[in-house]
Amino acid sequence: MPSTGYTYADHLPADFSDRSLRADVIAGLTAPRKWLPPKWFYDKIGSELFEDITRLPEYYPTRTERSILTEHAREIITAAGANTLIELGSGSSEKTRLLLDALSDRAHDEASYLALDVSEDALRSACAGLVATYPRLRIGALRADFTHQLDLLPSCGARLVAFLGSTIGNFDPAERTEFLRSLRDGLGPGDCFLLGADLVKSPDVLVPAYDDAAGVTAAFNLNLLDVLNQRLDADFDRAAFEHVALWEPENEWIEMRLRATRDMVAEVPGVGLTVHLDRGETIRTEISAKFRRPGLTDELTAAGFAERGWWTDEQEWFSLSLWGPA
Ligand code: AVJ
Repeated sequence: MPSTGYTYADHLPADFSDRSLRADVIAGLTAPRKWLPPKWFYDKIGSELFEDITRLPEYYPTRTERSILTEHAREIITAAGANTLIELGSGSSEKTRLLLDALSDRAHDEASYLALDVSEDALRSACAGLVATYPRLRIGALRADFTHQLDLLPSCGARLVAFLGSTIGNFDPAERTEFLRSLRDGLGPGDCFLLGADLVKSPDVLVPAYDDAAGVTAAFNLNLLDVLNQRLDADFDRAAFEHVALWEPENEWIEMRLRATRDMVAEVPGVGLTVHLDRGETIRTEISAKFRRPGLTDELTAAGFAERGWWTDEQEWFSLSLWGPA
C-alpha cells in the first residue's frame, strides 16, 4: 500500500448507502405527505452543484461563515484549548483550513485532524489536499454516519468537534435533540463542540438563497430525481417537476420541495414501488432550519452543554458558537 499521509478507517458496511437509500425512499414516498431526506442530493453531480451554490451571490451562508472563521479562528481554537479537531460531515474540508491554521500554530506537533463523512471520495480528496499543506498535522479520515455513530470518535487529547455549514438545520427538531444528546454523551470534560448555525433573517434574503436567479438550486433539487432514476432504476420525468423553496414562518425553516406539474405515475423498480403524484403535489426534499440565539441556547442547555463563546458577522446572519459539557 502506498503511503497517503493520512489514515483511513471505514465504519460503514459496503452496502450501507444502498440499504439506507432504499429504506428512505420507501418511507418517504409511501408517506401521506411525500418526502425524501436531503442526504441523497450529494452524488457527484449534486456535490458539484452544491459547490456552485456556495459561490452564488444569493447564497450567503458559506461566505458568511467563512468570514467569521477568517476573523475569529484563532480565538475559537484558543477558547477551545484543543489539539485535535474532529469535523462531522467534513465534505470538502475547505473552510476547515482556517481552523487548522490556528490549530497548527497553537498545538504544533501535537495537532491532529479527523474528518468524518459518509463519502469515501470526499474524505480522500479532502485529506490528500490537506496532507500537502499541513505536513506536521496528523490526519485521519473516518467513514461513518454522524447521526448514529458518534461513539466512534477517538478519545485522544483535548478535542474540538466541529459541525459547520449549518448542516444542523437539515435535522427536524426531534432529530436535533437526539443528535445533540448523543454528541454530548461522547464528550469528556476537556472537549468542546463548535456549531455553525444560520440565523433567522428576512425572507427577502432567505428565499432567494434557496431559489437563485441562475437556477442552480433548482438544478440541485431536481438532480435528486436523477439520483433515484440511476440508483433505483426509476423513471421520474424531471421535466414534469418544478423547484419550490418557501419560508415557513411558524417553524422558522426553509422548505425545498419538488412539485409535480401534471398527474403522474412513476415506477421505482429498485424498491418495487409505483408512485402516484397528483398535479400540484409536492415531495419535500429538505428543511433548512434557521436559528435564534435564545432558542439555540435552550436546546444546547437541555442537551447538557454550557456556552463557551459566540461569534457572528456584522449583519448577524450566521453564527459560530462554542459549547462545553455543562
Ligand atoms: C449544506 C445543508 C447547509 O441547507 O443551506 C443549499 C444545503 N440546500 N441550498 C443548506 C442547501 C439548498 C445547505 N446545507
